[in-house]
Amino acid sequence: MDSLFDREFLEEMNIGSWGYTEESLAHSYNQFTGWLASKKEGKLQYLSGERGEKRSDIRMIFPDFQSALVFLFPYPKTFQDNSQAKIAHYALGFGGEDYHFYLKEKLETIATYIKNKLGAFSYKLSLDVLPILERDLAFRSGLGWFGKNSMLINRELGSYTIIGSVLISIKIPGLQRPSLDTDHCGTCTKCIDACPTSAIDPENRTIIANKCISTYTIETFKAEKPPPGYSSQNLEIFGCDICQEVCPWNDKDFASEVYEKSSKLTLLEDFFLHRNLSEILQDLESMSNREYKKMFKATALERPGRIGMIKNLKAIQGDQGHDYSYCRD
Ligand code: B12
Ligand code: SF4
Ligand code: SF4
Repeated sequence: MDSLFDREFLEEMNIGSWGYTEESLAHSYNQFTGWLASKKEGKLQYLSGERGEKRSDIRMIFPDFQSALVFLFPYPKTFQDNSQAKIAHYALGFGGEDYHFYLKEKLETIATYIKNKLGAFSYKLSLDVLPILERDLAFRSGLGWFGKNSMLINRELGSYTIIGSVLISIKIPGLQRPSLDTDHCGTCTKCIDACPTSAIDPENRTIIANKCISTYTIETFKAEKPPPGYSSQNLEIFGCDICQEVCPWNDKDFASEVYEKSSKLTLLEDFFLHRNLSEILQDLESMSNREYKKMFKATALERPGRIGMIKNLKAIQGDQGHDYSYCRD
């Protein structure tokens, strides 16, 4: 059914590509349990146990599941000076707004749009936080393949995309079973060679979470040493895009014109990207945790909090995380 979305609507919603599946079972659940069995989740304990089991079948969290519409939302490669602190593109890319808010609104609008076309159904939105293997969901909707860096790569859009889905209680008439993409990495090893902390397990196309700079800078909330291999030359103070920057499938930039500059983006740029590290640290150290939360509310940088960000900046300065004096409420 080509006419489910018209072109204007796709553009208005910033949808780069979309796919459809009626399969509730993850194709790669075995890869996921193998990953857990070899303890590669590290400190990301929320991925294991009961929440881990639920990742096998979407019906365990949405019993009425009959189909899913899966969307890839591309974000721009934001320009960053290589001599200064770096923030992952996704955190700046949606106008500086946390995509969990920005794209949730888009997904709600999309769900209403489909309801207007198809009539009543119940639905659930999936955007990062539900216990669903979302890359697998995108894969089985025909949207791409798993790169060696474990990213879901789309032939047109590359991997700078966020995956968001509408899980639906009916099947959509006229939509076909998608053809699944095959591997297009070939003999390339650029991401593996570029990862400073050897966090990529190329054989299983997964990440060793505790070695990943992204885990360290986003998911580690207290003073802690960076993973071995991390050096002050990396300059990543929030997230990490190194294994995507080198990927040939990301050579093009699709989304540079899409998102408007907002006050949140200006705040992030002015505070973190246009000043030297000591100035940023000084400001962070002189504010309270609450003040930090208020200042960076609804941006991605709210998550690590003030202590997490001080740790990230100190790691770049070569401080190995032994100084806990900045840990105050
Ligand atoms: C936990 C998590 C992290 C962790 C662990 C990442 C990881 N690779 O496991 C950390 C904090 C490190 C992280 C980092 C990032 N993340 Co993250 N993260 C998640 C989250 C919440 C769960 C991922 C998970 O289950 N990991 C466990 C591993 C085992 O599963 P997997 O990553 O899906 O890997 C699959 C493939 O390896 C596959 N596989 C491998 N070989 C084969 C072969 C075949 C034939 C098949 C079928 C499958 C297969 O099997 C695995 C299981 O499905 C998802 C959202 C979600 N609910 O899915 C977002 C998600 C994966 N993250 C996302 C993003 C954007 C990032 C970052 C780019 C952010 C940044 N700039 O710092 C980095 C990328 C780092 C990287 N190279 O992966 C996006 C990825 C979008 C995309 N196009 O792929 C997601 C999907 C969020 C979203 N809704 O868009 N993340
Ligand atoms: S995100 Fe960074 S640290 Fe993590 S696997 Fe990719 S290059 Fe390595
Ligand atoms: S850098 Fe090369 S190996 Fe890595 S994901 Fe991209 S194409 Fe695949």
